[in-house]
Amino acid sequence: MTPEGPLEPPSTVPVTVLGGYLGAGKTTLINRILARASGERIVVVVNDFGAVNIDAELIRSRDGNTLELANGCICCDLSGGMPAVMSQIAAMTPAPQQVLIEVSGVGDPGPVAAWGDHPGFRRGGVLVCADVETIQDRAHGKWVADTVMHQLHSADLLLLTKTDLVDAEQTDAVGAWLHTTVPGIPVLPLHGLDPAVLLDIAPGRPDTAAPEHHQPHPDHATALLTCADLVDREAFGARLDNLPEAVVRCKGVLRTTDSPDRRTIVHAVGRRQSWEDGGSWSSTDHASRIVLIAAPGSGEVLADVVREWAPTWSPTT
Ligand SMILES: Nc1nc2c(ncn2[C@@H]2O[C@H](COP(=O)(O)OP(=O)(O)O)[C@@H](O)[C@H]2O)c(=O)[nH]1
Ligand SMILES: [Mg+2]
Ligand SMILES: [Zn+2]
Repeated sequence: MTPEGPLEPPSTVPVTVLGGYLGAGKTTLINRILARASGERIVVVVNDFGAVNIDAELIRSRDGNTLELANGCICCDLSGGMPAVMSQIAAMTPAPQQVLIEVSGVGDPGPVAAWGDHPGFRRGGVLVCADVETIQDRAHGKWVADTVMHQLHSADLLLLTKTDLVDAEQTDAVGAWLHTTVPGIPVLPLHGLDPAVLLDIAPGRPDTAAPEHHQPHPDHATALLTCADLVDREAFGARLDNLPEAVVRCKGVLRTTDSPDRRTIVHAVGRRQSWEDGGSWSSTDHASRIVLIAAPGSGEVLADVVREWAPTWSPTT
């Protein structure tokens, strides 16, 4: 018998959903949240599409609480691996204080919010990242306009990313464009925002979480390539520069000639590349691995690239 009286009802764990098109800055935001969360127990669920899940490797989770959902799209395949993932999280002791789901860059974050209705959980906010450099082109582009517009409409809060890469006028212009394009949804620049605030957003859009809201999205072609040789930075940078426009995204972990003992992380989003040190290798397999993602209907373009890059880079499954 305890003197405290009746037990408190068990509290529920908020499920916050993070969406936004390929390369919008979702994983970067998760890493910022994890870096700031001192001692808070946050479980991250990452959903890359296809059999490719490089993102899980890019998340810097100190306690290893990152779960991968690599087979299938979390928004399309509502019965796929997700029930097992939610049960796994529910069984964790001590219980997490927050679940953060990164939806794949082609996925619709709206319906994913409904996982917050799972027993023991509650819905958090749906946050959608909008890359100020590319969002308008994508939303007007021939390939992914519907996917991007649907993602924006699903948000409880829109976060402007990469405002450091453009001038204040462009940030303002994108903000104004969003206000008219998806009216009623608050828009905030991510820079300077305390990430803790983002985990405390009340869900406001029950409509977008309904299964009817889900819009099937076109398939993006992907290629996972590995390279056993050391990679020369300049030569690889030039390869990325020469990619056809339909290859919308590249990300990977490289073993470079100048830093073979450490991982080098490379990203390309549209024409922009970024390179950073990824720390020491964690496994014994130190081969370079990248994923290339092409816009819907561009499978042949991607196949040409794969042929062109062989035999230095070879496709794996
Ligand atoms: N300059 C700048 N780069 C960013 C920002 N957010 C993300 N990036 C870069 O954009 C690329 C894609 O980011 P990532 O978080 O992997 O996007 P995701 O595909 O949405 O998960 C990486 O090279 C990031 O370093 C930002 O606010 N400013
Ligand atoms: Mg990511
Ligand atoms: Zn989907």
